Amino acid sequence: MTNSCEILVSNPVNLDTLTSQLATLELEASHRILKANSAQDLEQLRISLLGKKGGQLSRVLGAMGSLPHHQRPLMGQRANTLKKGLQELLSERLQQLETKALGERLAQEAVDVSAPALYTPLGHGHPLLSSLEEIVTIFCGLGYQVVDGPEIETDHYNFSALNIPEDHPAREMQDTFYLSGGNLLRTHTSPVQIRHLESHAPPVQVVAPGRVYRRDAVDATHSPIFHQVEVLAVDEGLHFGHLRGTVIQFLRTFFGDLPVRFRASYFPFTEPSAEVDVQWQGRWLEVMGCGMVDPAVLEGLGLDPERWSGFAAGMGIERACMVRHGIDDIRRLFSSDLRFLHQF
Ligand code: 2NL
Repeated sequence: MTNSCEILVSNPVNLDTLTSQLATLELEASHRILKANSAQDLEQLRISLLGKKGGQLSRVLGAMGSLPHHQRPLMGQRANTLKKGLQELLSERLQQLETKALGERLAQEAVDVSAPALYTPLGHGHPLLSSLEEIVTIFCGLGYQVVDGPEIETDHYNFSALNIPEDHPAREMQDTFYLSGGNLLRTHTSPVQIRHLESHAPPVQVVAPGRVYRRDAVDATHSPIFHQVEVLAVDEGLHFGHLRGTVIQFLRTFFGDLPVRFRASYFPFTEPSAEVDVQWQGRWLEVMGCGMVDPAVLEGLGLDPERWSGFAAGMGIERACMVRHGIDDIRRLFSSDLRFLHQF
């Protein structure tokens, strides 16, 4: 810091010279205080102006000793007034600088809440897989265990073990993909449950999701590859009421509280059998098939139908997903069109 405002105290002094020195000090000190640009500058300035030892005001006051006694109180008063004035000016300027610094910091740290967000796209599940997972999760909540098995099956597990006779139309070449060597692509996930029953004694509660194959031409409601979930329970004393309660509980959870109806139907592997519809916007939509496991199926597995009974149900996931989301064409689920898929 320069001493540009240092005041030479002349000797001998009188009231007039001291008064004019105080005035000069006031003028120059005020000017420098207002020009100070940091708290440190201000502190140095305070020391050089008001410091007890060597401060400029102290030096003026020191010279007061040369004044006649009666003039000292007046001079002392003036010096004190100046001291107070400078102290006030220093603290005002300090506050100004602090306010300015705070403003600058706030401006620097400000968050523009209206700024556009960075594009961070989040992926999500395919609606078909989401439906499959939801269905499986609902049955898990009901105590079912997830099982899976091969997609390439034998005639035995896919048909014979399910009481599907040799001459049943489902076995026809035009309905099933047969592989060289006599195997076939499974047409439902029932063989997974047959395999499970071979190695697990009842009571059994299983859910078998998976990909299945049928020789269908592609149209709005058919695809040669699609997905199915089947459920199977085998225990003592199971009856149609258990089946009905399980199906209704599932449908309520998956579709919401829609009207449900059971229609008598036929499957070779269940007796009695039913197809289940839910009502949506005045229309009945078929969503699953079910029934009590045919005694012939249990017998084929070495289970006494007089002791054990079972119920089973199966549904196409594409169909369930389409009903659930109001999708009108199965091909949309396989098209990988993101404009479509992003809606779910
Ligand atoms: C449908 C109907 C159904 C079954 C599947 C089944 C499995 C075993 C024994 C007896 Cl191991 N039944 N499964 C029963 C009734 C219907 O599916 O519409 N599926 C898409």
